[in-house]
Amino acid sequence: MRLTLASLIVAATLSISSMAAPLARDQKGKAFDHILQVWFENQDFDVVNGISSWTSLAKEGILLSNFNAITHPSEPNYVAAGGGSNFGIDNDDYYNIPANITTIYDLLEKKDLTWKVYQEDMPAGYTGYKIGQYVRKHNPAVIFDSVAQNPDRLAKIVPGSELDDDIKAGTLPNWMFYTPNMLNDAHDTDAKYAGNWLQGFYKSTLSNPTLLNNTLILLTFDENDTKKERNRVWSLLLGAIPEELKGTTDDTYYSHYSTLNTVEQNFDLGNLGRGDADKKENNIFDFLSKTLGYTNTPIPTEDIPLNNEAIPGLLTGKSFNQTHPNGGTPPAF
Ligand SMILES: *[C@@H]1O[C@H](CO)[C@@H](O)[C@H](O)[C@H]1NC(C)=O
Ligand SMILES: *[C@@H]1O[C@H](CO)[C@@H](O)[C@H](O)[C@H]1NC(C)=O
Ligand SMILES: *[C@@H]1O[C@H](CO)[C@@H](O)[C@H](O)[C@H]1NC(C)=O
Ligand SMILES: CC(=O)N[C@H]1CO[C@H](CO)[C@@H](O)[C@@H]1O
Repeated sequence: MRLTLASLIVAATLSISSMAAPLARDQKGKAFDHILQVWFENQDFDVVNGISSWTSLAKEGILLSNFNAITHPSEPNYVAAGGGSNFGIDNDDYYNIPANITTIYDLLEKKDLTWKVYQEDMPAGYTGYKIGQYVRKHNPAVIFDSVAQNPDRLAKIVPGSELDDDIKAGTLPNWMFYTPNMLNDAHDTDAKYAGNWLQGFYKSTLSNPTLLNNTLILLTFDENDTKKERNRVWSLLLGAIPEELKGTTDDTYYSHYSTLNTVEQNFDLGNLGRGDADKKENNIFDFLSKTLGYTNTPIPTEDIPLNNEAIPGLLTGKSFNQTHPNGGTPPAF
């Protein structure tokens, strides 16, 4: 590398500014330092919006009335939350996404940002398909071999109970994802059951001032239940939102890629070049657009996609189940 005078001046300026007095908070993001997503399962917007255990929380947050999943069933949506694509996955089988595929975890680590995936009822280090009420298909990280085959990264997928420990210890990661078990997320129950669980989780965990302070919280669902209609899911932003927006509704078109792009813009991460970079699917949470200097794309009602179809890609026909029609033991690592 040839050092020019200009680059030496830039380097000198950078090292002076890094010696400057620390910021009031341990500022990492332009608008927020932490984000926590909590994903529920398979409920239609109108069903959830008719149950008071859900709607009573809306006064604490911004209701997103036009947030959409990307496809069906569960697994491709969780994979999209970590990788910006479903990679052709169109079922809930046992998949391994090749280790050369980039993820949000790569982008975060490149900027020295921390992440953790909290999975209720999952034993630490487990990479299997199902144990108790935990399932691999609802885990946005373990399906990527770049995570599961790397012990340091695998250790960032932790039992759900560690969220309370991290709140108490003040060790909240920058990027957090929480999956309730198959009962509490409504998968094997219903929206009413999950709403009751959420009330308890809100009291015990989400309402903690240390968490709420500077953590953007997104409650959402992996997908809608009625597959011939639009794949709209009930979603609510809580935590680090302006006081005056609490109790309001935002009807901007969003998808699961919006959450990725919001994180990428907030932390200056660049992007994965997939759905997170697709202007038709990647609008960021609108209340942040001014702070982040980002212009969202208006999506007219008639252009809103159904997001119900299987999307082919790299892993079409490549699941363990599809390649081992007679069964056997999937790779455990
Ligand atoms: C990653 O590896 C797979 C095979 O394991 C290959 O098909 C694919 O093209 C590679 N993708 C990239 C982005 O390198
Ligand atoms: C929240 O953040 C503010 C600003 O950094 C700080 O002064 C306050 O003590 C924090 N409160 C809690 C409960 O962490
Ligand atoms: C796919 O394979 C896993 C691991 O063997 C198994 O537990 C699961 O039931 C299979 N799923 C389907 C849809 O056959
Ligand atoms: C837009 C939306 O919520 N999509 C559909 C989800 O399913 C229900 C039916 O139960 C439809 O009413 C919604 O239109």
